[in-house]
Amino acid sequence: ETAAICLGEAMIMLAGGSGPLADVEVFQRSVGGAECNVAGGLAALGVPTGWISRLGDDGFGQHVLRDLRTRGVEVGGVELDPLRPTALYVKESVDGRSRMHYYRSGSAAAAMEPGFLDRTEVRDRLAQARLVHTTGITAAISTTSSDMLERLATEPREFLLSVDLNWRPVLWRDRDPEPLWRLLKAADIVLIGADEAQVFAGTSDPEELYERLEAPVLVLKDDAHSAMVLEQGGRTEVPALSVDVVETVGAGDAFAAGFLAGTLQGLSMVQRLRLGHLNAAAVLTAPEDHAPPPTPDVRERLLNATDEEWA
Ligand code: KDG
Repeated sequence: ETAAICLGEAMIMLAGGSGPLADVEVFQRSVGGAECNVAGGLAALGVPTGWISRLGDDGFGQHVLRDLRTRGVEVGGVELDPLRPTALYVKESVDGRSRMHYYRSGSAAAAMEPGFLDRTEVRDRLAQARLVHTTGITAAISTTSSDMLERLATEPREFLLSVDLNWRPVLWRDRDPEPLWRLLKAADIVLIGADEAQVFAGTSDPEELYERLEAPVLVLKDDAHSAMVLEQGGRTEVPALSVDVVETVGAGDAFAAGFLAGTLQGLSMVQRLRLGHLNAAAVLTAPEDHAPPPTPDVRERLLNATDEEWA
Protein backbone atom coordinates (compact mmCIF):
# COMPACT_ATOMS: atom_id res chain seq x y z
CA GLU A 1 0.00 0.00 0.00
CA THR A 2 1.31 3.44 -0.96
CA ALA A 3 -0.29 6.31 0.90
CA ALA A 4 1.55 9.18 -0.75
CA ILE A 5 3.01 9.83 -4.18
CA CYS A 6 5.37 12.69 -4.97
CA LEU A 7 5.62 13.72 -8.61
CA GLY A 8 8.45 15.91 -9.88
CA GLU A 9 12.06 16.14 -10.95
CA ALA A 10 15.06 14.97 -8.94
CA MET A 11 18.47 16.39 -9.62
CA ILE A 12 22.01 15.59 -8.69
CA MET A 13 23.18 18.46 -6.53
CA LEU A 14 26.77 19.54 -6.70
CA ALA A 15 27.71 21.80 -3.80
CA GLY A 16 30.85 23.79 -4.31
CA GLY A 17 31.98 24.59 -0.77
CA SER A 18 32.52 28.31 -0.32
CA GLY A 19 33.66 30.70 -2.99
CA PRO A 20 32.57 31.78 -6.45
CA LEU A 21 31.86 28.98 -8.91
CA ALA A 22 34.63 30.10 -11.22
CA ASP A 23 37.16 29.11 -8.53
CA VAL A 24 35.69 25.87 -7.18
CA GLU A 25 37.52 22.66 -8.08
CA VAL A 26 35.83 20.02 -5.95
CA PHE A 27 32.09 19.45 -5.53
CA GLN A 28 30.12 17.42 -3.04
CA ARG A 29 27.39 15.29 -4.63
CA SER A 30 23.92 14.72 -3.18
CA VAL A 31 20.34 14.36 -4.38
CA GLY A 32 18.01 17.38 -4.65
CA GLY A 33 14.64 18.22 -6.08
CA ALA A 34 11.67 19.47 -4.14
CA GLU A 35 9.24 16.55 -4.60
CA CYS A 36 11.97 14.06 -4.03
CA ASN A 37 12.92 15.80 -0.76
CA VAL A 38 9.28 15.61 0.31
CA ALA A 39 9.11 11.90 -0.63
CA GLY A 40 12.15 11.16 1.53
CA GLY A 41 10.69 13.25 4.35
CA LEU A 42 7.35 11.43 4.27
CA ALA A 43 9.02 8.01 4.23
CA ALA A 44 11.20 9.04 7.18
CA LEU A 45 8.02 9.83 9.12
CA GLY A 46 6.61 6.39 8.44
CA VAL A 47 4.31 7.18 5.51
CA PRO A 48 4.47 4.56 2.72
CA THR A 49 5.61 6.80 -0.14
CA GLY A 50 6.40 6.51 -3.82
CA TRP A 51 8.22 8.93 -6.08
CA ILE A 52 7.16 9.13 -9.72
CA SER A 53 9.26 10.79 -12.36
CA ARG A 54 11.64 10.30 -15.25
CA LEU A 55 15.43 10.02 -14.98
CA GLY A 56 18.23 9.71 -17.49
CA ASP A 57 19.41 6.13 -17.97
CA ASP A 58 22.79 7.24 -16.67
CA GLY A 59 24.98 7.03 -13.58
CA PHE A 60 23.34 10.06 -11.98
CA GLY A 61 19.91 8.50 -12.48
CA GLN A 62 21.14 5.28 -10.88
CA HIS A 63 22.43 7.26 -7.92
CA VAL A 64 19.07 9.00 -7.43
CA LEU A 65 17.24 5.65 -7.49
CA ARG A 66 19.65 4.08 -5.04
CA ASP A 67 19.50 7.08 -2.71
CA LEU A 68 15.70 7.12 -2.65
CA ARG A 69 15.45 3.37 -2.14
CA THR A 70 17.84 3.65 0.80
CA ARG A 71 15.57 6.30 2.27
CA GLY A 72 12.59 3.94 1.99
CA VAL A 73 10.91 5.54 -1.04
CA GLU A 74 9.26 3.26 -3.62
CA VAL A 75 10.53 4.06 -7.13
CA GLY A 76 8.74 1.55 -9.39
CA GLY A 77 6.92 4.43 -11.12
CA VAL A 78 10.12 5.95 -12.47
CA GLU A 79 10.80 5.80 -16.20
CA LEU A 80 14.37 5.79 -17.48
CA ASP A 81 15.13 7.78 -20.64
CA PRO A 82 17.94 6.44 -22.83
CA LEU A 83 18.29 9.78 -24.67
CA ARG A 84 17.87 12.59 -22.17
CA PRO A 85 20.05 13.12 -19.08
CA THR A 86 19.31 13.35 -15.37
CA ALA A 87 19.29 17.03 -14.40
CA LEU A 88 21.95 18.74 -12.31
CA TYR A 89 21.98 21.73 -10.06
CA VAL A 90 25.01 23.43 -8.73
CA LYS A 91 25.02 25.27 -5.45
CA GLU A 92 27.32 28.26 -5.16
CA SER A 93 27.99 29.67 -1.69
CA VAL A 94 29.45 33.13 -1.43
CA ASP A 95 29.57 34.97 1.90
CA GLY A 96 27.31 32.37 3.49
CA ARG A 97 24.58 32.78 0.88
CA SER A 98 23.58 30.02 -1.52
CA ARG A 99 22.71 30.46 -5.17
CA MET A 100 21.48 27.70 -7.39
CA HIS A 101 22.46 27.18 -10.99
CA TYR A 102 20.31 24.79 -12.98
CA TYR A 103 21.50 22.45 -15.70
CA ARG A 104 18.13 20.93 -16.40
CA SER A 105 16.59 22.10 -19.66
CA GLY A 106 16.05 19.11 -21.94
CA SER A 107 16.29 16.72 -18.98
CA ALA A 108 14.53 13.35 -18.84
CA ALA A 109 11.98 14.72 -16.34
CA ALA A 110 11.24 17.78 -18.48
CA ALA A 111 9.98 15.32 -21.13
CA MET A 112 7.09 14.24 -18.86
CA GLU A 113 3.85 14.88 -20.75
CA PRO A 114 0.13 14.10 -20.26
CA GLY A 115 0.49 10.58 -21.73
CA PHE A 116 3.01 9.75 -18.97
CA LEU A 117 0.00 9.32 -16.66
CA ASP A 118 -1.24 6.44 -18.84
CA ARG A 119 1.78 4.24 -18.16
CA THR A 120 0.56 1.26 -16.14
CA GLU A 121 3.24 1.80 -13.48
CA VAL A 122 2.06 5.38 -13.02
CA ARG A 123 -1.70 4.87 -13.34
CA ASP A 124 -1.81 2.04 -10.81
CA ARG A 125 0.17 4.00 -8.25
CA LEU A 126 -1.97 7.11 -8.63
CA ALA A 127 -5.13 5.03 -8.36
CA GLN A 128 -4.02 3.70 -4.97
CA ALA A 129 -2.67 6.93 -3.49
CA ARG A 130 -4.42 8.85 -0.75
CA LEU A 131 -2.35 11.93 -1.45
CA VAL A 132 -0.35 13.19 -4.43
CA HIS A 133 2.13 15.98 -3.88
CA THR A 134 3.76 18.14 -6.52
CA THR A 135 5.09 21.69 -6.82
CA GLY A 136 5.23 24.72 -9.06
CA ILE A 137 8.68 23.54 -10.16
CA THR A 138 7.12 20.62 -12.04
CA ALA A 139 4.80 23.07 -13.79
CA ALA A 140 7.84 25.22 -14.62
CA ILE A 141 10.30 22.72 -16.09
CA SER A 142 8.47 22.39 -19.44
CA THR A 143 5.13 23.08 -21.09
CA THR A 144 4.55 19.32 -21.50
CA SER A 145 5.16 18.68 -17.81
CA SER A 146 2.80 21.52 -16.97
CA ASP A 147 0.16 20.00 -19.30
CA MET A 148 0.59 16.70 -17.46
CA LEU A 149 -0.18 18.41 -14.13
CA GLU A 150 -3.17 20.12 -15.69
CA ARG A 151 -4.52 16.70 -16.64
CA LEU A 152 -3.76 15.30 -13.19
CA ALA A 153 -5.58 18.19 -11.54
CA THR A 154 -8.67 18.22 -13.76
CA GLU A 155 -9.45 14.51 -14.23
CA PRO A 156 -11.61 12.83 -11.56
CA ARG A 157 -9.43 11.69 -8.67
CA GLU A 158 -9.66 9.80 -5.41
CA PHE A 159 -6.54 11.33 -3.86
CA LEU A 160 -5.95 14.67 -2.20
CA LEU A 161 -3.82 16.89 -4.42
CA SER A 162 -1.21 18.90 -2.58
CA VAL A 163 0.79 21.64 -4.33
CA ASP A 164 3.66 23.67 -2.93
CA LEU A 165 4.05 26.91 -4.89
CA ASN A 166 7.87 26.75 -4.91
CA TRP A 167 8.08 29.89 -7.02
CA ARG A 168 11.24 29.76 -9.18
CA PRO A 169 11.25 32.92 -11.33
CA VAL A 170 14.32 31.75 -13.28
CA LEU A 171 12.40 28.73 -14.58
CA TRP A 172 9.45 30.93 -15.64
CA ARG A 173 11.60 33.50 -17.41
CA ASP A 174 10.00 33.05 -20.80
CA ARG A 175 6.57 31.73 -19.78
CA ASP A 176 3.35 33.02 -18.36
CA PRO A 177 2.62 31.35 -14.98
CA GLU A 178 -1.11 31.08 -15.77
CA PRO A 179 -1.02 27.23 -15.68
CA LEU A 180 0.45 27.43 -12.18
CA TRP A 181 -2.49 29.53 -11.00
CA ARG A 182 -4.85 26.92 -12.41
CA LEU A 183 -2.94 24.13 -10.68
CA LEU A 184 -3.04 25.92 -7.33
CA LYS A 185 -6.75 26.58 -7.68
CA ALA A 186 -7.44 22.92 -8.43
CA ALA A 187 -5.42 21.66 -5.44
CA ASP A 188 -6.91 20.44 -2.16
CA ILE A 189 -3.92 21.59 -0.12
CA VAL A 190 -1.71 24.53 -1.10
CA LEU A 191 1.56 25.33 0.66
CA ILE A 192 3.07 28.74 0.14
CA GLY A 193 5.70 30.93 1.77
CA ALA A 194 4.82 34.53 2.66
CA ASP A 195 7.88 35.86 0.78
CA GLU A 196 7.16 34.00 -2.41
CA ALA A 197 3.46 34.86 -2.14
CA GLN A 198 4.41 38.52 -2.17
CA VAL A 199 6.39 38.08 -5.41
CA PHE A 200 4.04 35.62 -7.12
CA ALA A 201 0.65 36.99 -6.12
CA GLY A 202 1.57 40.53 -5.10
CA THR A 203 0.29 39.98 -1.57
CA SER A 204 1.07 37.97 1.54
CA ASP A 205 -2.19 38.87 3.25
CA PRO A 206 -3.65 35.54 4.48
CA GLU A 207 -7.33 36.27 3.73
CA GLU A 208 -6.60 37.71 0.32
CA LEU A 209 -4.45 34.71 -0.63
CA TYR A 210 -7.05 32.30 0.69
CA GLU A 211 -9.65 33.90 -1.53
CA ARG A 212 -7.49 34.14 -4.62
CA LEU A 213 -5.98 30.64 -4.44
CA GLU A 214 -9.35 28.99 -3.80
CA ALA A 215 -7.67 26.10 -1.96
CA PRO A 216 -9.77 24.29 0.68
CA VAL A 217 -6.65 24.15 2.86
CA LEU A 218 -4.05 26.90 2.53
CA VAL A 219 -0.82 26.58 4.50
CA LEU A 220 0.94 29.92 4.70
CA LYS A 221 4.46 29.89 6.08
CA ASP A 222 6.11 32.99 7.40
CA ASP A 223 9.64 31.62 7.53
CA ALA A 224 11.20 31.96 10.95
CA HIS A 225 8.05 33.29 12.60
CA SER A 226 5.05 31.03 12.18
CA ALA A 227 2.89 28.94 9.91
CA MET A 228 -0.86 29.06 9.64
CA VAL A 229 -3.60 27.06 8.05
CA LEU A 230 -6.61 28.77 6.56
CA GLU A 231 -9.65 26.63 5.87
CA GLN A 232 -13.41 26.90 5.81
CA GLY A 233 -13.65 26.56 9.57
CA GLY A 234 -11.16 29.35 10.32
CA ARG A 235 -7.45 29.63 10.90
CA THR A 236 -4.86 27.88 13.03
CA GLU A 237 -1.45 29.40 13.65
CA VAL A 238 1.62 27.82 15.23
CA PRO A 239 4.87 29.72 15.92
CA ALA A 240 8.11 28.35 14.46
CA LEU A 241 10.85 26.93 16.68
CA SER A 242 13.88 29.15 16.95
CA VAL A 243 16.98 27.37 15.70
CA ASP A 244 20.52 28.25 14.63
CA VAL A 245 20.18 28.17 10.87
CA VAL A 246 22.99 26.53 8.91
CA GLU A 247 21.37 26.41 5.48
CA THR A 248 17.77 27.00 4.43
CA VAL A 249 17.43 25.07 1.13
CA GLY A 250 15.05 22.15 1.58
CA ALA A 251 13.40 23.48 4.75
CA GLY A 252 10.16 24.18 2.88
CA ASP A 253 10.10 20.61 1.60
CA ALA A 254 10.73 19.26 5.09
CA PHE A 255 7.88 21.40 6.41
CA ALA A 256 5.61 20.04 3.68
CA ALA A 257 6.59 16.45 4.53
CA GLY A 258 5.78 17.02 8.21
CA PHE A 259 2.47 18.71 7.53
CA LEU A 260 1.38 16.11 4.96
CA ALA A 261 2.48 13.16 7.11
CA GLY A 262 0.45 14.66 9.94
CA THR A 263 -2.53 15.01 7.60
CA LEU A 264 -2.34 11.36 6.49
CA GLN A 265 -1.82 10.21 10.07
CA GLY A 266 -4.94 12.07 11.20
CA LEU A 267 -3.22 14.53 13.57
CA SER A 268 -4.95 17.72 14.69
CA MET A 269 -4.25 20.90 12.69
CA VAL A 270 -1.98 22.25 15.45
CA GLN A 271 -0.01 18.99 15.45
CA ARG A 272 0.31 18.96 11.65
CA LEU A 273 1.82 22.44 11.75
CA ARG A 274 4.09 21.44 14.64
CA LEU A 275 5.32 18.39 12.76
CA GLY A 276 6.04 20.67 9.79
CA HIS A 277 8.08 23.02 11.98
CA LEU A 278 9.92 20.14 13.70
CA ASN A 279 10.90 18.61 10.39
CA ALA A 280 11.94 21.99 8.95
CA ALA A 281 14.10 22.68 12.01
CA ALA A 282 16.05 19.47 11.36
CA VAL A 283 16.91 20.61 7.81
CA LEU A 284 17.61 24.22 8.81
CA THR A 285 20.28 23.05 11.23
CA ALA A 286 21.97 20.75 8.67
CA PRO A 287 24.02 21.73 5.59
CA GLU A 288 22.14 19.28 3.31
CA ASP A 289 18.76 19.78 1.61
CA HIS A 290 17.30 16.97 3.67
CA ALA A 291 17.93 15.54 7.14
CA PRO A 292 16.49 12.81 9.36
CA PRO A 293 13.47 14.01 11.38
CA PRO A 294 13.68 14.40 15.17
CA THR A 295 13.47 11.03 16.95
CA PRO A 296 10.00 9.56 17.65
CA ASP A 297 10.16 10.37 21.37
CA VAL A 298 11.15 14.00 20.76
CA ARG A 299 8.34 14.25 18.20
CA GLU A 300 5.83 12.69 20.54
CA ARG A 301 6.79 15.03 23.38
CA LEU A 302 6.65 18.22 21.29
CA LEU A 303 3.50 17.32 19.39
CA ASN A 304 1.71 16.91 22.69
CA ALA A 305 3.31 19.85 24.50
CA THR A 306 1.24 22.78 25.78
CA ASP A 307 1.47 26.04 23.79
CA GLU A 308 3.80 27.47 26.47
CA GLU A 309 6.13 24.47 26.30
CA TRP A 310 6.15 24.56 22.47
CA ALA A 311 7.55 28.04 21.90
O1 KDG B 1 13.11 23.08 -2.30
C1 KDG B 1 14.43 22.68 -2.53
C2 KDG B 1 14.65 22.72 -3.98
O2 KDG B 1 14.67 24.04 -4.40
C3 KDG B 1 15.94 22.08 -4.39
O3 KDG B 1 15.99 20.76 -4.00
C4 KDG B 1 16.14 22.24 -5.87
O4 KDG B 1 14.10 21.35 -6.72
C5 KDG B 1 14.89 22.24 -6.68
C6 KDG B 1 14.58 23.42 -7.50
O5 KDG B 1 14.13 23.20 -8.62
O6 KDG B 1 14.78 24.54 -7.09
